[in-house]
Amino acid sequence: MERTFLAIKPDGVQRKLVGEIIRRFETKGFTLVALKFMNVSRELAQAHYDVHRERPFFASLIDFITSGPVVAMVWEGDGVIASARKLIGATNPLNSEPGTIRGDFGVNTGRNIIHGSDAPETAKNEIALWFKEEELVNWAPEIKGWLYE
Ligand code: DAT
Ligand code: MG
Repeated sequence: MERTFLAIKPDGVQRKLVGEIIRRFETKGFTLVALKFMNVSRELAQAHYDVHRERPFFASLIDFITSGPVVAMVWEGDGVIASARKLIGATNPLNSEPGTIRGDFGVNTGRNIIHGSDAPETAKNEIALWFKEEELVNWAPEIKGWLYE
C-alpha cells in the first residue's frame, strides 16, 4: 500500500493545529505509520527542500522550517499521496479551496502549515530522509474491512 510523508510546519505547531490536522487524515481513512515531534536541523531542511535551492525564497524557507518544532509523519493508504495533497490544498493558501487544511487555516504561502510529498518518488525519498526503517510501524488497523472492499 502507498505511503506519503507529511510534516506539520512550525506555524501549524505554534497555532495548535496538530490535533485538527491529524484528525483529518485519520477520519479520512488513512493509517498512521510513523510520527515524531522534532526540531529540524538546517542540514535536514536543506536536503528536504533541495529542489528549491536556487529559488529566491529558499533562505527564508529554511529559516522558517528550522524556527520551531515540526510534527513529521508517515501515512499509508490507497492513493494517499495524491489524496493528502488534495486534503492539504494549493501551495498558496489564498488559492486553496475551503475545506482543505491550507484553505481553512492559512493566508500566506510562506506560512502554509503543512508539507506533503508530491509524487511516489519524492514520497519514498522524503520518508527515507526523515525516518529510519525501524521507526516505521507496520500494522493493520482492525477497521480495514470497513474502509476497503
Ligand atoms: P508545496 O509545499 O505545495 O509542495 P512547493 O514544493 O512549490 O509547494 O514549495 C515548497 C514550499 O516553499 C511551500 O510550501 C512554501 C514555499 N514557497 C513556495 N513557493 C513560494 C513563493 N513563491 N514564495 C515564498 N515561499 C514559497
Ligand atoms: Mg513541494
